[in-house]
Amino acid sequence: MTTVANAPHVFTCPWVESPFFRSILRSREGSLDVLQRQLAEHYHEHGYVILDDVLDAASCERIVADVGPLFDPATTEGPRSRYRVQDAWRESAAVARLAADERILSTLRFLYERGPVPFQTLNFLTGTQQMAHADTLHFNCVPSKYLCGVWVALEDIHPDSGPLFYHPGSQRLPEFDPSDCDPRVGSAAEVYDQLVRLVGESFPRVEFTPHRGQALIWAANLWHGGAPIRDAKRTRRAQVTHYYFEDGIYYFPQNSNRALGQFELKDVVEVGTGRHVPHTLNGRALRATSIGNRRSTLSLVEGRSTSSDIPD
Ligand SMILES: O=C(O)CCC(=O)C(=O)O
Ligand SMILES: [Fe+2]
Repeated sequence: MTTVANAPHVFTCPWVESPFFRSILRSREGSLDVLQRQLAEHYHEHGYVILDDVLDAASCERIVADVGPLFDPATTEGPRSRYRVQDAWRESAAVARLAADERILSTLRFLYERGPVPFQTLNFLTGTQQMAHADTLHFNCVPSKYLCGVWVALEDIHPDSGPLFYHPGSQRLPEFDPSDCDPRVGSAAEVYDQLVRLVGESFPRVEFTPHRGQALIWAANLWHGGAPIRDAKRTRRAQVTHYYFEDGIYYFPQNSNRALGQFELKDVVEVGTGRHVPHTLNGRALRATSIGNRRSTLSLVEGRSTSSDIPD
């Protein structure tokens, strides 16, 4: 039998998201320095942390120059529009370097204790004015919470440019999963509208107006969005990288049903290396069987079933 290294860490989730975070922290008292402790406590309490000076001015300018020609002024929609470019890392080594920045990666290893996998970059020219959401609605994973975003300012961000906003503490809400909705209460879309309203009413709202080179790391379920643009002439240049962590199942929740074991799996391609990351159940190999409509069911390739060996 293997022994669990940190006894109080009983749930399979990042330790900074555990409901027993305080007792885990106590058990690690001697092994953390002051800054690590502050970082972990802040992430646990508020669902985000800010890192200063992640990127120097020359690297910011390199990214801005590389990405400039990739915006498509002819469209406001889609992966490459007049204000947003998805996966510019395929063309720009500087974009890929930021996604794999060692200071970001080592911070993520500390917070998540699994290998971080950057899987998507987004470069913005202006504000997005996106309504409040948690990224878990767009992509999610099993076990839950092994997902985060990192927002890096490529210029000083002005309050009138439509900055990123977030709702500290909202990461502790249950995740919204459309397939959990009770149709007798309302459609998933109706329930979701109510949730957006409640989150807005119930949590403080903070706007992020960083200096060039500052970064914000936010937890999978932290609600955030883009504030209204008050000055249309202002740019808001930034790079977001989304990260999964090794040993999970990665899927699109809007076409999946966890209770029924049906997933639209996401092909996770690691930024920079192009590696396809396998889906595993905490490291155990899985076989996917297509059931149509882009969905699959999953089974273990070998070994014991998933049934519990906990005595009745
Ligand atoms: O930058 C923004 O306005 C929002 C970005 C966002 O929601 C994301 O990248 O997940
Ligand atoms: Fe988002």
